[in-house]
This record gives sequence, structure tokens and C-alpha cells, in this order.
Amino acid sequence: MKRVCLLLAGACFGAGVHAQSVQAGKVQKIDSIEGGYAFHLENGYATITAYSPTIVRIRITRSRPEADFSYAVDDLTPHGHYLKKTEDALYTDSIRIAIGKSPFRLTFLNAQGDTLNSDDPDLGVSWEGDQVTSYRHMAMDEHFIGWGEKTGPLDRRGQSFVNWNTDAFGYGVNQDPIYGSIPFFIGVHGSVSYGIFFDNTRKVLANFGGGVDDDKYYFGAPAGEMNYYFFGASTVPGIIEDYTKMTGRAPMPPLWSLGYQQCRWGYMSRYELLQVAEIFRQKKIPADVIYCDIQYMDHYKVFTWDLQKFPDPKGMIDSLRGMGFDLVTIIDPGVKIEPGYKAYDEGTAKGYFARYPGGKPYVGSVWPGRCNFPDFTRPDVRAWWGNNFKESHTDMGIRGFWNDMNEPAILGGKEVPTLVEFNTGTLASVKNVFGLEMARATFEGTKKLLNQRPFNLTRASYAGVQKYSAVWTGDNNPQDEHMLLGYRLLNSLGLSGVPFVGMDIAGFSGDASPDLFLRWMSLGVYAPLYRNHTAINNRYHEPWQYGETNTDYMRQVIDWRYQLLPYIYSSFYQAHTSGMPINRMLPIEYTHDTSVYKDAYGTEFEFGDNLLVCPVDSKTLVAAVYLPQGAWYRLSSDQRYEGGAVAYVPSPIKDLPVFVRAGGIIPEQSIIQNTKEAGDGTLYLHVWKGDRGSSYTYYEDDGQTYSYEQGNYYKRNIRYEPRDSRIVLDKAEGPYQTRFKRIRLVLHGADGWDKVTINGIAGQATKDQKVYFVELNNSNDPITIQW
Ligand code: MIG
Repeated sequence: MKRVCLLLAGACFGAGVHAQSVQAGKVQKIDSIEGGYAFHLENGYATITAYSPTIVRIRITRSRPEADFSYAVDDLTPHGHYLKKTEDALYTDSIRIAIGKSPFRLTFLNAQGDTLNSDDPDLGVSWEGDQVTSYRHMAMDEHFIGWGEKTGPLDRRGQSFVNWNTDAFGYGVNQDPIYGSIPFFIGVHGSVSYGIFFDNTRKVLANFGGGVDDDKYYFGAPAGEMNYYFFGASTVPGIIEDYTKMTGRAPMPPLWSLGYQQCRWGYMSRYELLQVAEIFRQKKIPADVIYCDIQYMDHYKVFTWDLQKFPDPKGMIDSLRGMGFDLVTIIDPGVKIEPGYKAYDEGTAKGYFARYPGGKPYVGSVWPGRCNFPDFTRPDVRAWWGNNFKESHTDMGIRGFWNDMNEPAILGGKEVPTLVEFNTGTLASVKNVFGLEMARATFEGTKKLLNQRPFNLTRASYAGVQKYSAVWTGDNNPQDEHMLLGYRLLNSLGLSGVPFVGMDIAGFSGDASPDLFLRWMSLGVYAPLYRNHTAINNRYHEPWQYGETNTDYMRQVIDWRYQLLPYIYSSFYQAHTSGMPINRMLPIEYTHDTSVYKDAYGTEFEFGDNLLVCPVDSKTLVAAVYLPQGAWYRLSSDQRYEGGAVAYVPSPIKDLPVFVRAGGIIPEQSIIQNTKEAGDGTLYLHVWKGDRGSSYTYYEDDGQTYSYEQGNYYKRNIRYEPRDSRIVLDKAEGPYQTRFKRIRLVLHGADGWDKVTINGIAGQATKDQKVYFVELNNSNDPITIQW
């Protein structure tokens, strides 16, 4: 074809039959605008603005855009003037953007002059019809991480992805797309890293060097703007901090939602639900949450109850509360078409539903039958939706909401026509944010009604979802590879700004083997959302369903989750304040260690500051794990390992390989049956001997209100200073009173602790097998323990 065209070049060109791509072209004029500069291009218009010295936004359109809009970024206005201009570059205090003018090309460099990333010299930004694409230069040694809830290996290099939120029941470990779309990634090469967030909600395509040449990668969309943020902070945590500065950070979750959560599709009646809750208490297996899947509704109609199967919901919820349980209920977006049904009548009267171009509401079949779908992109529809929870949910005492089917999913895998209209556009640009906007409606509504923290969970997601909801990874499979994939999904979601994430333990679409069940439950401790779920017709999945001796192990595992809650809660505070995820893929801390990008170790992650978790499948009884540089202790034995090497470690089913950083500090509490229990009032502060010092921020608040936003919390910096032989608890910050009146300091891996002083006064260290412990009264004043 090409040759023919060359021969007939004159004819082809002259007749204009063969439309070519349109390149951005030359820079014709540069204006200064609020927060940056505008570039008049031969075939387009570009703006470069900065939100901080490390956050730059590039917006390229065919003609000068009128409106500016984002579902993910609340504040699009650049506050402050960070960009300066020279003849051929823009620069901030941290980065420099070299500008090629003929044609328009951008190269991003750090302050040291290292190139972070650049437009591909041959292709750059172009249009083919409405399709807009940015081709970028790919370094020979470049790795890519993130891009939200995407399957496959940790390193995205060599893969391509489509963003198109999809109900992906029983998805394969390399299937794409699945439920969520977060077009944010980090590139790592040489000694540098950078981040890019392509804020386009359409069917975005990204190709990280898969089918392109060895030196190119691209992302693009079938329409809309080439609108991306470039993050030039010098470390991966800095890039995540900046990304979440733009798209928002997760609020503190209700403490109860961090306990063990038991779900099933479905507990069929009030009787069954209460019975399951009672068994947890009888067997002394801690738990905080039990779920109602779709069976609780009257003919699956949202905001109703099936009072035959679930009579007196309020009484049932009170009984659960009496046992220390919260109930979380599912909520689906489809509103059954049924005159006389309140949600339908109101939605119809007010014109709240998404519609066909002619104006008739769109109809699709879901659980209740034929349904209309609220246009969640409208603020008034979100407010209406949110208020609907009052009578059926919040007045009953429900504080947790599970947003399902919001891709949106139609039964039978049918597709909603992309022509269906919403306030902000057709489904073509709304599909990927439908779930985000539904989760937002549910969160904002229930937050207002409850006047405390709701727990909100969603299946579909887009960038910024962390502000409104936790995310779970949908209908996974009871297979080893799926358990491992699940952790890569959580880790990638974490890197992509969403810290509160979980997966169905131990697989949704069928029955797990006993070994897989045990392994998955023990791994689940290290998921921010610790939730067991399975589909209807599968075998029962509660922790006691796999035999008596295994039940004892399940109890130990869940006990351990509850002991770890002070550590997990403090990690949530970090996520809330800096965007740092709780599940951290190794490239976050060990960015330039090439081993961490290998598939063999790509599922390992740090859980909070000081734990290293090595997911091992249920068949591998001796595992090769990669321990990054530094020294590590096996959590279960205190055996010490030198890092920077692969270690072969026993991994029997009841001993998951988990390591603690030498010098690491981990606050724990006594075993409780649910988070509403007080426990023994002692904070167990574990420290593992290391050569290097460390510091840790302990955080506590009331666990359910928003008063922490006004500063009502208890925060304490804890320092381990081996050179000075001491541990220092700095003065506690904030007016909130800790619930721990006493502290037991537990030192692992150390000798010579026999003589200790506490604030200069002789104290007592007791040796108990491998550890020393020191008991002290807690006070808000500084405490120094010296040996
Ligand atoms: O069409 O509500 O992913 O967790 O149990 C299936 C029933 C609908 C899909 C969810 C799953 C839930 C199930 N739902």
C-alpha cells in the first residue's frame, strides 16, 4: 500500500483521499497565562502550567479550549507562580522543560540536568481524526509501574492496556480491562524517575513499549484532550505525594472497617446472618463486619428490604451491634422500572436517569429486571441518591456501603450503548467515571446522614476514588496465581493513590482448596481491607469451615490482624497525610534496585513502614524471596537475614514468609474480639535491633468521627537510636487521650539489655526467651528508655 501510494504520491496528496495524521507542528507564539504559558501551535494550542515546583500540567488541544473540567482533580487553578521562562525552556526550582519549537517537543529534566522523559522526537503529540496520542521516548532500561487496577506483572513494560471499566467475572490473570481505570504511572530509568497522570476518562489506550519500537511508548484516547500532569519529584514517594496532592487523599477510615470482614453472596436470612455472627463470638474468632449481599432487598430494588427474609432490620442490626458487629449492605446502581416504587417514581419525575439521545431514559437489565440508571455526574442526582440511604440504611444503624455493578454492568455482559447521555457527556467519556461518581454520591450522602465516617467500598474506579471509597478487585478466582495477582493489583492501586484496597479472600468464582484458603487468609492480614467473600452456591467460607485444627490457625491469624491494628491504623494516617500507600510495591523504596522489577519478586511488598511480605502460593513449601538491602528478621522466628540477596526460606502453609526491617518499630495491641473492645490498655511497642536508627509516627484518634480534621488526635514520634543505646518517645501531640495507659517495650534480637533506665530512673528489663521487655506507664511527656 505504502509503495503504491509513494508512486502515486502526487495524486494521493493532491486528491486528499489519504488523510494523514495532524502533528502539533511549530510553535508560532507564546503568551503568558495564569500559572504558566500558552503556546500557539501550527495545528493546536498548548498550555503548560505548574501547581508546585514539581507538578506541571500539559494541556494540548486542536483549538483553544473553552472550559476546564476534571472528575479527578478538584482544584484545577494553579495557585502561585512556579514557572519561569527562558528563550528555549521553562523551569521551576526543581525541573526544567526544554522546548523544541519546530516542531513542538518537550523534554523534562531534573535540576541536575538529567533527562527524565521527553516527547518522542519523531511522533510527539498528534491527532488522527479525534484520536489524540502522545508518543514518548522510552529509555533502554526503563521500567513502568502503576496504571491502576491492571493485571499482569508489576513492570508494565512490554504491555498495553485499554481503560474501559468492565464487569470481569472470573477474570484471567492477564485479562484487560477489568473494573477500574487510573491513568497514572511512574517511569524509572538510570537514576531517575518521573510520573505522568493522563486525565482523560475515555477509552484510553496505553502501550508501554509493547508493539512499538524499542525506544517509544505512548498513551492516547479516541477523543478529548491531551491533558497530562508531569510529576518531577526526585523520589517515588515524592511523586505519589504530588499525584495525591492533585487527585486527593483518602480520609481516615472508620476503625471498625479495619477489622476482619465476613461476606458471602448470600446470607439468605436474618436467622443465618445472626447465626454466623454468633459463631464468631462462640469460637472466639475476632470479626467486626458482616455483609448483606443482594438478597436483603425486596426483589433486588435499591433502598428497600425484603421483610420476609429479613424482618425488623433495625432489630437485627441492633442485635449485631450488641455482638460488636457492623453490617455492610450492597448497593447497586440500577433502579427498577416499577411505577409506585419510590426511587423509580422520584427519579422519573425529576428526570434523574441517563437517557437516549431522544430523551427517553436508557434501560438495561440487572438483578431487579429492567432498570434505569441515575446520572451520577449531576450534583443534584448525587444528593438525591445520597439522601435515599436515610430510611432504608442509616436510620437502621448501617454505616457501611458496598457499591457494586458500577462499571456500569448489565447482566449477560451486555454493553451500554456509548451514545447514552449523561450531564457531562455520553457514555464514551462517562463509563470510566460512573463508578467513581456513584461511590462519591454514596459517600457524600451517607457521611452527611451519619455525621461520622462511613465505610464505603466500590468495584469500579477512576483516579481520585480514594477520596470517597475503598476499592475491591471484583470477582477473582480461587487459584494460587489469582491470590498472587491480587496482591499486585492492590500494590498497583496503592501506587496509583488508592490505599484502602482488598480482594475477595479466598476467591469469588469457586471453591478454594483448604491449603489455598489458609494461605490466603494469612496473607489477608496484610491487605488494608481484610475481607472474605465468595459467590452463591460455593462452599461456605467462614474461618471455621475447613476443619477444627485449621480453625485454630485461622483464629491465630485473625488475632494477629487485631494485634497489628495500631500499626495498620498509623499507616492509614500516613496515607491520609502523604498519599503513601499501605501496601507498597518494592520499587517505591528500592526504586533503582533492578531485582525488584523481576517477575519472580514482583508480588512482594512492604506493608506499612517496617514489614516485608512475601506472598507465596499454597504449594511452595520453600520459597525464594528477595530481601532488599539492609537486614531483616523473620517475623515468626526472629531469625536475622542480610538483605540485598535472595533467601531460600521455609514457607509451610502455616508460616507465611513475613520479615521485619532491622531497626523497625511496630506498635501492637492485645487480642480483642472486635474493635469496639477496649483491650488490656497496653501498647506493645516492638523494636528489632538494627545498626541504623529509625523513627516511626504512631497515630491514634477516636476512630469514627471527623474531629481529627480539627486536630483532635494523638500523634507521637518514636525514635530508635542504637548508637546512643536508647529509644525515645517524643512528647505526644494533640489533645486526644490515648487508650493505652501502659507501654510494654519489646526488644527483639538484642543482648545486653539487662540494665535500663526510664527517664534516668533505673527500670527493669525482663528476658523472655529471645526478647527483652520493659514495662512502663504511658504519659504524654517525652520518655527515654536507655540501656
Ligand atoms: O452479578 O451481588 O462482584 O461481589 O457478590 C453479580 C452479587 C453481582 C458481583 C460482585 C460480587 C457480588 C455479586 N455481584
